[in-house]
Amino acid sequence: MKLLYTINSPYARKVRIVAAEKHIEITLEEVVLAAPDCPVKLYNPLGKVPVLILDDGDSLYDSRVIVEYLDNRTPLAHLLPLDSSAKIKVRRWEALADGVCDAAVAVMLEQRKAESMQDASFIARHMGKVSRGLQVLNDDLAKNIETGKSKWCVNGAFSLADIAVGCMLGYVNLRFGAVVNLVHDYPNLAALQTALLKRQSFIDSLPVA
Ligand SMILES: N[C@@H](CCC(=O)N[C@@H](CS)C(=O)NCC(=O)O)C(=O)O
Repeated sequence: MKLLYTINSPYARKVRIVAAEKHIEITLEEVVLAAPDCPVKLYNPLGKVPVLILDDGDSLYDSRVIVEYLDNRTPLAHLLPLDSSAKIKVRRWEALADGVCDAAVAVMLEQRKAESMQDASFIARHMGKVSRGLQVLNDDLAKNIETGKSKWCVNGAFSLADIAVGCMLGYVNLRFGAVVNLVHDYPNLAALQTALLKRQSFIDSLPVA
């Protein structure tokens, strides 16, 4: 199996971490999306990473499909709970974390335009999604701490929810570290990030400034 990825994609990082946590070997192929010969479009008509190319040549996308596929490949350390109500909770945390990434990516792309071409109301609307998402995730973690359910996002166990939130935090820190102060404004998320950064899978996949 081969994963097409870019080094700072939070969605691809989620997949890399799931594979590492599950001890599944995949070949990593870093791509440059803007390159004319970038292979991603051959495997995903949307032209987005991550894409997992299976040994029979078939391809899987997007990250949510790939992580479920990897999680089901081995019963070792399920990251998506088998119980359906716990699984839905994990998926909701993932949806919100991925949604914050979507908004952060949109802002980053807008800010790469020449200043005269940038739409301030677009940036404000998407930064609103980022800050509301961070606030809700931080508040939901507080509920876990109050009820003694440990530091992890869902039911006191490490899961895909923690991985998705951790990848989102890494991306927000990379792009907006100068304006988003996690420790001050979202202390529960900062504590989760500290716990996650003790795991080798997170250390090995850190975004590169
Ligand atoms: N929902 C998708 C999002 C993937 C995505 O947006 N990837 C970005 C990189 S961070 C990308 O490939 N962008 C290229 C493009 O949109 O053309 C997933 O979870 O895989």
